[in-house]
Amino acid sequence: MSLQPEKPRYRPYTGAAAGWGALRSVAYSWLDSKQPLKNLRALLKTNQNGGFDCPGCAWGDSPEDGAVKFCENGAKAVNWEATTRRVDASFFALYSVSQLREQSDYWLEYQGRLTEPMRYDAASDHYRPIGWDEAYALIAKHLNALDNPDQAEFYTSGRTSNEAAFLYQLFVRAYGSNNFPDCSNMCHEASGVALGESIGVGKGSVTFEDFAQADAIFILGQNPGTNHPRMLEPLREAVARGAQVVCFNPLKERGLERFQHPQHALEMLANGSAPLNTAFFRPALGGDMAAMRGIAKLLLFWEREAQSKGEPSVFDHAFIEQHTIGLDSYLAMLDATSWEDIEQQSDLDLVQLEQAARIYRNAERVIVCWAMGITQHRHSVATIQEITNLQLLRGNLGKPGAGLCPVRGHSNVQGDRTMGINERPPVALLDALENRFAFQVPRQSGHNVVEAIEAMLEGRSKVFIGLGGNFAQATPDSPRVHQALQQCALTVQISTKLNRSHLTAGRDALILPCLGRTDIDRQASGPQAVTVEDSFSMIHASHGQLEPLSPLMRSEPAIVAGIAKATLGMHPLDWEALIADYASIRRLIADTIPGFADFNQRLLSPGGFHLNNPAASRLWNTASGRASFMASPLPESLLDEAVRSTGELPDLTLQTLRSHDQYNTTIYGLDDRYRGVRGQRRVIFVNPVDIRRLGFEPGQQVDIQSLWNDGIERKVEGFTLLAFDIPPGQAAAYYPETNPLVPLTSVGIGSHTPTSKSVAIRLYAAQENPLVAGTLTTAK
Ligand SMILES: Nc1nc2c(c(=O)[nH]1)N[C@H]1C(S)=C(S)[C@@H](COP(=O)(O)OP(=O)(O)OC[C@H]3O[C@@H](n4cnc5c(=O)[nH]c(N)nc54)[C@H](O)[C@@H]3O)O[C@H]1N2
Ligand SMILES: Nc1nc2c(c(=O)[nH]1)N[C@H]1C(S)=C(S)[C@@H](COP(=O)(O)OP(=O)(O)OC[C@H]3O[C@@H](n4cnc5c(=O)[nH]c(N)nc54)[C@H](O)[C@@H]3O)O[C@H]1N2
Ligand SMILES: [Mo]
Repeated sequence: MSLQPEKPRYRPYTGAAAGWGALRSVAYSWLDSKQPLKNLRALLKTNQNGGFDCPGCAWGDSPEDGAVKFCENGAKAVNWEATTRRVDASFFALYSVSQLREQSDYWLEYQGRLTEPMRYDAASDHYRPIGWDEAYALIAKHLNALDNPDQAEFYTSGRTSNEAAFLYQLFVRAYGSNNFPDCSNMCHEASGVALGESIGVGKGSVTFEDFAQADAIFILGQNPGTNHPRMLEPLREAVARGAQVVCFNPLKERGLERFQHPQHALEMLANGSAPLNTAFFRPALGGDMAAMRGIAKLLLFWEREAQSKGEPSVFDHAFIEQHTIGLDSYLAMLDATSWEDIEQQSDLDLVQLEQAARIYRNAERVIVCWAMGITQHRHSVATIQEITNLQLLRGNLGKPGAGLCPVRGHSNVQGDRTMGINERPPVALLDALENRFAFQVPRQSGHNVVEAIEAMLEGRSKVFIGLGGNFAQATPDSPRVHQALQQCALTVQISTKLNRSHLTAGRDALILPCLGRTDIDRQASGPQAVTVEDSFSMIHASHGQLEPLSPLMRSEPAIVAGIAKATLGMHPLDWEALIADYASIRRLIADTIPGFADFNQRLLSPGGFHLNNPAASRLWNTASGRASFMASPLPESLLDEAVRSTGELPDLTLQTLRSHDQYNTTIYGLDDRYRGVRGQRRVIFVNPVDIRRLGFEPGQQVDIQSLWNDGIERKVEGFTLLAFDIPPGQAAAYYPETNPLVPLTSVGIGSHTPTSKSVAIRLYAAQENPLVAGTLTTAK
């Protein structure tokens, strides 16, 4: 296969989502894993009782066994992890770090699984093997040499199990810090903040069963065909039984249009497919708050009309009276927002907004789902609160078939937060830890992702530990993040696969190879299960199925315990004793985390158990004890103040998004099937009218520059212009290649999430046309 980019081929895709294309792609990823038969057996265990939790997305399943519960992209995630290719000592002896840095992200991860602990040797610029105990001792030496514990950063990515996350936060707090930059800071942070204020719990309120009962499902800023393919089935069923599925997305994503079920033989053979939506609206980037406000304003108009005519109410007054506060100021805000602003900011006209509002009003039970198209803007918190306001007006919360559904990303990102991976921990959590473990827990807030990068850049933080993920590539302003990591005294990456974070090493650096979801995790008491929490707050066990590639790989809980013991000795407990049997970690979780009483016993029920969500039972953990209407004005302009202050107008607003062949910074291939792109990732989707307006030709090479007011030049080079069905004024390109354009200080108000879905950009004719890094061929 070719790991090198080619001249991009582009032809609009007209097939349905999933279907034959998905089967072909799964078959390919199977064969490429080098152990197709073993992986097939393992895959059939995906998301089944006694099997493992899919390392793909956080979508939940029905608890019953039986049906095949993996999708194309889940299969890719499994085959990617469960490969026999290995990155071992001989690999690192062959390539220097500088040579590896020349390679693409795709090439790096493709080389296989990390199989032994390695330490960076600056003199030779190679990684060299190191023993586990020596590695732990080195980390302890660095951590214990710091002037204060807040000079270290402890990153978590959302595949980490509950058991590993719980031990990690306990270790870091016993060490003395709350510095927990976390992938959720770049992901659903705004959902947590907004919902926490509005309804008292920062999680979604619906479960899998609610989708079968909803009259309408609104999907905002999400591309489930690629990122949550198992969601297509409930959507298809919803449309089939006559429910409304309403999409708000500037891109007509294929996976929101038609679905061909790869597990329905007849449908596949007849090449039939089913529709996935009943209405589609294409707002401006960041225009959803205005769109939701428009719908709410129409509901208010109809409510007043109904009152004057003595007709039944549009609002759910009983719910509003019993359960909410703040209605009056919210209605005043609706009156104060002009239709002109709503139309201009949403880029939708009154006719479209009325169509959406009628669907909304005619449905008794509405679920609203959203993902990164909503959470990665400057005013994301206010947008999610506007979604919530709308749902409160009609009591669409805490009843079957209705509610709020932030669709999470990483398979355990929600669980990691529940376990206390939180730089601003709730006081109740700290109290519980203090009582249970008898040590003084740090009370000051720690660093989120952006603050961690700033602290490393300024030399205030000197040690970086990453429990999974790819900090160097996932974060904004890549060149500065690379510099931040390289300035550290020590960087430690606990990882399954090689990525750029290993190549932006601190002066001292370690790679610690860990087991993944698919691997059998054997400890003194036998094979261990770990647990995860999905988007619907279901907690269930995951049992690895495949023999690990090397005895030198260790589990995440074991690695965390090893670091903790070397750094803190027996304070506050015997770390290593916990590793013999993870049930003993779960007993500690049961003692300290609300909702986990009898954890080990409840785990035995098929499908696991549901963590109670008070908002789903109309209990509100807010200061007032009620759900709050939150009245914020629309943003003054969708162009950030910082950009406006430069006086330069951007050519376009860019959103950075995922292709069909990637998992975040993990690139599985160079195609984006549903958007019709093959063989390349350095492309930018632009409306043909804009391409001409800006004086370019489709297919031409451009450099992209972003606008910000701090004088730093942010630029990426050699992108091919693709004429695409995208609203005028907008552009889209893949992340992580475009992360150098996202300014570190452009973050969401209240969420600090990088605004990676609205970057003001200018385009220039390319100086040259480098077909991206990559001169080495595949190793071995
Ligand atoms: N296969 C696969 N699965 C994944 C991932 C992956 O990379 N690959 N990543 C996982 C993770 S961590 C996450 S967080 C999720 C991400 O899941 P998504 O949020 O679906 O991911 P993105 O590719 O960022 O897609 C954003 C979508 O929002 C739309 N959008 C962008 N801006 C706006 C806007 O302002 N308004 C509206 N209405 N729409 C907008 C875009 O057109 C696009 O369809 O997926 C998870 N699952
Ligand atoms: N511009 C832009 N930037 C973004 C986004 C965007 O839409 N646009 N999305 C943001 C979002 S939503 C997220 S969640 C972040 C993702 O940020 P991260 O979670 O940091 O990134 P990933 O790419 O998921 O991490 C991939 C690496 O994780 C390691 N890994 C995989 N499985 C395991 C495991 O089981 N255990 C351990 N220890 N390591 C493992 C592998 O070494 C792999 O190379 O990126 C964010 N960055
Ligand atoms: Mo995410």
